[in-house]
Amino acid sequence: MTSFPAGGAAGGGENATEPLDPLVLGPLLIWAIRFVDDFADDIMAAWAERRRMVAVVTATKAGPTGWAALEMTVLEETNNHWKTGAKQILAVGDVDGPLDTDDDGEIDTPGYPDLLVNDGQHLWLYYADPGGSAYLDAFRDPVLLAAGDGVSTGTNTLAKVTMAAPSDFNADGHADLAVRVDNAGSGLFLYDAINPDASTWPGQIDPTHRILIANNFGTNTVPMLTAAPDANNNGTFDLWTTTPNSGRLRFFADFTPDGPGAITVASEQFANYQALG
Ligand SMILES: [Ca+2]
Ligand SMILES: [Ca+2]
Ligand SMILES: [Ca+2]
Ligand SMILES: [Ca+2]
Repeated sequence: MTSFPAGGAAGGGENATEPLDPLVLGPLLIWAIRFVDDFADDIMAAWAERRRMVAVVTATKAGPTGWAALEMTVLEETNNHWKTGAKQILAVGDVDGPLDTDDDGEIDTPGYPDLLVNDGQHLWLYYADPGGSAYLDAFRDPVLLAAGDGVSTGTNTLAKVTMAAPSDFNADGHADLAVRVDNAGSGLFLYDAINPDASTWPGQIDPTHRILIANNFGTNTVPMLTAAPDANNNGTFDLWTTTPNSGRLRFFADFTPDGPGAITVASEQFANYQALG
């Protein structure tokens, strides 16, 4: 090809615009034809799929079905420590963050809340994925925080404890853990160091970092308990508890190392509940 049709310069007999070089025009035509002949089906299908997805999103409101679909899982099956059942799974707060890496008082690495899984014999810490995936081992593998009776007292095992999330009870910037032993007469204990990476910390939950914060939290007085963790939003952690042989739900406000503050009746409608959380 050595000549091109005349362009817009009427009567001049010459192209007003310099024609494209055949070395450019040839590949340009080839790819233009490929988009029509080879890619058009995919492009049209992708456009139809986009319109379908937008329509679904527009027509679908959030609800229990959608929330249930966001199932937390693991990439490696060996990291699934709840597959044979779990005594308790607890959103404990952010154990490894947020971080002020240069110690200037400003947070540099935002926090992502983590999960504890008690399978009855082991207590595992699963780190949230900062990337936002539902894979609990995407960021790092779960870490064993305790085994056997490491969180309990005496000869009790992890199968006989109830955990609650008190947030940062001792205000040191790290999430803490409240534990009640599931027998009559147990106290309520607080573990003030559960981050296995903390510089002052040996790696597992340790009775030397446990304090008694309230008496009479055994199953005979408090069948079930859970933490909000700060339902009245004043910076100190609170607990909700059931009462034996009644539908009474009590609210224990504002725990300090000396125990709870005001105790109030929140409801009489909690008979026959199997779990609080
Ligand atoms: Ca900083
Ligand atoms: Ca975290
Ligand atoms: Ca703390
Ligand atoms: Ca409170």
